[in-house]
Amino acid sequence: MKTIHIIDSHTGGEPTRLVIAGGPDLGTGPLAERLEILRTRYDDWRASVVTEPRGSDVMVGALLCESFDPGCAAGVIFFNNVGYLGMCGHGTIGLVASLAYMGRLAPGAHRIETPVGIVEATLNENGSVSVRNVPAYRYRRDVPVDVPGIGTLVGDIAWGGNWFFLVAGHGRSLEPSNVGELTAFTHEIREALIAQGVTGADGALIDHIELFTHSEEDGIDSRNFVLCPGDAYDRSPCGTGTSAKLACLAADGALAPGACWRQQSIIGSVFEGRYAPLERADGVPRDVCAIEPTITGRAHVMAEGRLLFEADDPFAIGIPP
Ligand code: PYC
Repeated sequence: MKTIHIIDSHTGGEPTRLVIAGGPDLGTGPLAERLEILRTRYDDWRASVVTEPRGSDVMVGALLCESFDPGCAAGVIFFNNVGYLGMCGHGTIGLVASLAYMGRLAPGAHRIETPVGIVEATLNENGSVSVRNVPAYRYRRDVPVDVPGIGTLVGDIAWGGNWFFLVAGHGRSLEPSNVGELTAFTHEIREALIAQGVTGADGALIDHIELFTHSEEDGIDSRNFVLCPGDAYDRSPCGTGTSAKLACLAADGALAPGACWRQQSIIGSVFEGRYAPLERADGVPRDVCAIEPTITGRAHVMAEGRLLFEADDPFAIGIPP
């Protein structure tokens, strides 16, 4: 019987399913190349690991790989219920917690290769993990989008390892009791961006929508709601989304380099974010201000086991959408 060895963790409530063994043979090339092989030849494998009945819409998968760069401790490809993620902050924190649980990583800094670049994850003595992410930047400020049935909303487009549309003036209550409305609302925003041809750099699809509100809570700078590509909302404050937010704050001169930004998720979990300015970064347009964000959070391992696939299971590759 086909089996896949997994460790499940959650980071601030957002689950990560780390695949330790049982992934397809993707060769030994750079991670971006291996992601393309996974996408084009083995997409059923992705669905079998994270979608129902073995997974759920909220589950993020992380395929552990040998890195291409010999200076990295590991490589990883992230995926979800509908496709693939460039980087994943909560997933990297979960990956490090799971590798530490297995005795494969000691406290300290470790370079990890992803399809969109190398990040550095530090397992801190208190169990938290700090991820120095790929360079982040705000691509466009105050972009209007006409959302049918809602009206015109204005948001910033920013890269934090994935593409985000960040909206502050949305007039919605960011409370757990409101996630149904928030999911439908942000879904409509994403559809409107696509319909109106609003994209990230080089025509990239903006697949994450992030709503913000000011928080009155002590020590919290902001609360967010993040819609992920497959329409599940992020239970964590979203590592790449917090990186995108830091890029916007830096571009506006609203947060000093090194200062701490405490970003709270819709369910109340918190990431701390800081940034260092970057003079220049590969792949970042010259006319924007690039930053190197670092996100700190905590993951907890939840389960270790094997996914089993009987040869005659009609839902071995998930329940078709
Ligand atoms: O933490 O970067 C993140 C993330 C992306 C999608 C879900 N979580």
